[in-house]
This record gives sequence, C-alpha cells and structure tokens, in this order.
Amino acid sequence: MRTQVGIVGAGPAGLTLAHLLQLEGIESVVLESRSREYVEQRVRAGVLEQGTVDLLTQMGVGDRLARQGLVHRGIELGFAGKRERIDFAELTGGKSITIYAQHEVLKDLIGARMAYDGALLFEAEGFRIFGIENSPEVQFRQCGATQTLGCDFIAGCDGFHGICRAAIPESVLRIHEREFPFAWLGILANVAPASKELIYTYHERGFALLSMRSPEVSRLYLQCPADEKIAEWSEDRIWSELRTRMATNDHWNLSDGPITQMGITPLRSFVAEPMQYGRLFLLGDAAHIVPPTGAKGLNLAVADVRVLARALADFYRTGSRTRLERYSQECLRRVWKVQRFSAWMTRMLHRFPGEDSFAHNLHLAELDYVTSSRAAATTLAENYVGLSFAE
Ligand code: RFL
Ligand code: PHB
Repeated sequence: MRTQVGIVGAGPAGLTLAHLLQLEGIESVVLESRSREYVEQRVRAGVLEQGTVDLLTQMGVGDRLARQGLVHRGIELGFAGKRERIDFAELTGGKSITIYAQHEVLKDLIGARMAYDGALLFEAEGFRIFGIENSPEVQFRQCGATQTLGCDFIAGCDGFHGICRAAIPESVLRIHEREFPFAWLGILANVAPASKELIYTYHERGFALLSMRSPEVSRLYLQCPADEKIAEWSEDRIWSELRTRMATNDHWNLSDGPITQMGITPLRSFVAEPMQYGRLFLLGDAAHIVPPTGAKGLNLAVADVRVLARALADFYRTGSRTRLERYSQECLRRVWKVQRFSAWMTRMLHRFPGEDSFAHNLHLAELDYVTSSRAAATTLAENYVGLSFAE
C-alpha cells in the first residue's frame, strides 16, 4: 500500500490532518489501532477554542458543532465561598469557547472521511516504522495480517503511548517533563448542569471543576491523590466531596444524578523536542501533554495540524521544504506558551502536598488578583479562548 502521507492515529490530530490534506488535494491513509466504535465513544476533552471551531467550520465539518455545541462567553472561578466571572467576550473583543465533546468532533471527521474515500483503517495497529530519513514505511497489523504502508512522509498522531516518538533517535530527542503529585477523578452524570458556564473551584480540600456535555449531561472533576483507586469513591462520596468543595456562602446548590462514567487521569506536562526527524513529524499528544486545567490538549493538537498541513501543501505545490524544516520550531513556540498557561492554571487552582496556611493564602490572593484586575483577567481570557495564530 502506498500514499503521500501516512498518518498513524485517528484522534483529533490524525483525523483533522487527513481532512485538511484532502482539501489540498494531498492523499493520505490513516491507521488506527482501535475500533471505530471505541474511538467514537471515548470520553475526553470538551472545550474547543474559538480558532478550533473556526477551522472545523471552514473545513466543512462544523454543522453538528454549530447545532449542538454550547457557546460560552466566560467561566467562573470559585474560591473563599464565592464566585467571580471572567468575561471572555468583553476581555478579548468578542471571542468565546464552545463545549462540544471530543468524540463528537471525531464522529464528524470520521463521517467525512468515510464518505470521501474511506482511507481510514480501524483495528490497524502500527508496530514498526522505518526509513524515516528518506523512504518511510509503517508496518501494521490488521486482521492478523502484516502489511506495509509506504509514504513520502509519516505524521505521528498516535498519542502519548504511540510508537512514532520512539522512532526518533535517542541521541536527537530531548524530553522535558513534569508530573504533578495529584490526578483528576472525572465523572459524567445524567443531570442538568448546575451552572450555565464552567466553574473552576479552588478549595482547601482540593480543586473541583463543573463542566458539561449538553443541557442534560454534566461533566465534573475532583482533584485526588495521584495513586487513587476508583473503587474508593462511591457515588455518594463523589457528590458529597463536590458539594463541599463547590459550596458558596449564598448556599448555591449542586444537583446530583446517576453517574454513567468515571475515570482517573494523571496530570503531567511533557514536551518532546524536536517534533520532527527526517520525514517523520509528531503532532498532538505524541509530542506534548498538558495538564487539563487549561483545556488545551485537543486545541494544541489542532494547532500542530495547521502548521503541518500548510507546510505539506507548500511542499507538494512548489517543492519548497522551507516550511517543513521549520515545523518543530514553529509548533514549539505555541506549545511552550500553552505549557506555561496550563501549568499556571494548575498551580493556582490545586492544593499541593504539604501546603500550609501561607500557601493557602497565596492561592486566595492570586485568585482575588486575577478576578479583580482587568489586566490579569485579560491574560487568563486571551489564553483560555486561544492565542491567535501567526500568518
Ligand atoms: P489521541 O486522542 O490520544 O489519539 C491518538 C490515536 O492514536 C491511536 N494509536 C495508534 N494507532 C495506530 N497504531 C498505533 N501504534 C497507535 N497507538 C495509538 C490511539 O488509539 C488514538 O486513537 O491524540 P491526539 O490526536 O494528539 O489528541 C490529543 C487529545 O486527545 C488530548 O490532548 C485531549 O483529550 C486532552 N484533553 C483536553 N483537551 C482540550 O483541548 N480540552 C479539554 O477540555 C480537554 N480535557 C483532556 C481533557 C484529556 C483528558 N484525559 C482523559 C487525558 C480531559 C481529560 C480527562
Ligand atoms: C471537560 O469538559 O471535559 C473539561 C473542561 C475544562 C477543562 C478540562 C476538561 O479544563
């Protein structure tokens, strides 16, 4: 099997790239180790930056997103028994975010791909990559048979645990990494969200987040120890802890409902540098992970895709490799700014082990400052809605 761009992984990075390349007349084949059902149901991100929404819309996959996405013009920060709103629209010249589940974005992209040429293979696991310096090939297994995909370039969109990053020689690859000493316990519940907008809460017992998926489904998260066992958390304990952390002095009430899904996500920051070697390019979680507090992982994956799609379009149109050679450098500028923002949000809103009353008061002072200074609130808002793209 041969194509122009071999894409490993059908997450947000791989599928968005395949679609953008198709619009440029560039052929690709996407290999995905999981089944279509699995990919279309895996619950992950929910917040789309304005720029991500605009891109999906321009690509022609924004119809359901426009109908079902929930547009939010701000978020609330909860601390010291009160809530303060950060008004994105006012602080960023009208920008907003959209709540639309990652797996819904994937369904839209998969639907478009299947309707176009179907060059998206499920249950096709890449296990070996070679020739990345001049004639790349991906070996993969599908239905028990081993096959080879030859291509001009490989796009490693296979997430944090994929195989592509390891194909870059160790002598070239630098890893920058930080693990946080806590995790998030996330739930989906069949209950109307108790707030119209997201609420990020700092509490002495730890962070809590109220988010949503639809007017009928709430998504909530609680900070918990990094080695927490999910079995320790009954439904009652989860709701009671959420109520304690999110309580306000004016007796705001969090309605509960049946929990349909729960999981624990460790928090880490990770950057692999460079994001390219020879004819292999890494995109999204394959190259970088951010803690979810800034809601940036999916959006950053899409930002890498923009850069690579444009560089490949330039190459196939004019033969120029200038943009391809600058890929890693261009992506990393944004990656580090997003790492900074995500780490800052995480530090401000979480309790770290061993924190004392001094640390507690610094959290409160920072939240007070961010919600009372227009300059500080603008910093949060412009990062949260998404930094603009250099043309
Ligand atoms: P993905 O989504 O991990 O997709 C990688 C795909 O590659 C496949 N794969 C392989 N296929 C073939 N051969 C192999 N050898 C393969 N190895 C792996 C996998 O099956 C998979 O389908 O990476 P991608 O495309 O880079 O996308 C990244 C995003 O998924 C991720 O950053 C976000 O989900 C992070 N994230 C959030 N991002 C946001 O922008 N906003 C949010 O609100 C947000 N909230 C979150 C999040 C992530 C979370 N978890 C569970 C980590 C909330 C949570 C709880
Ligand atoms: C989500 O809705 O899953 C979500 C929202 C905001 C975040 C992280 C996750 O910061």
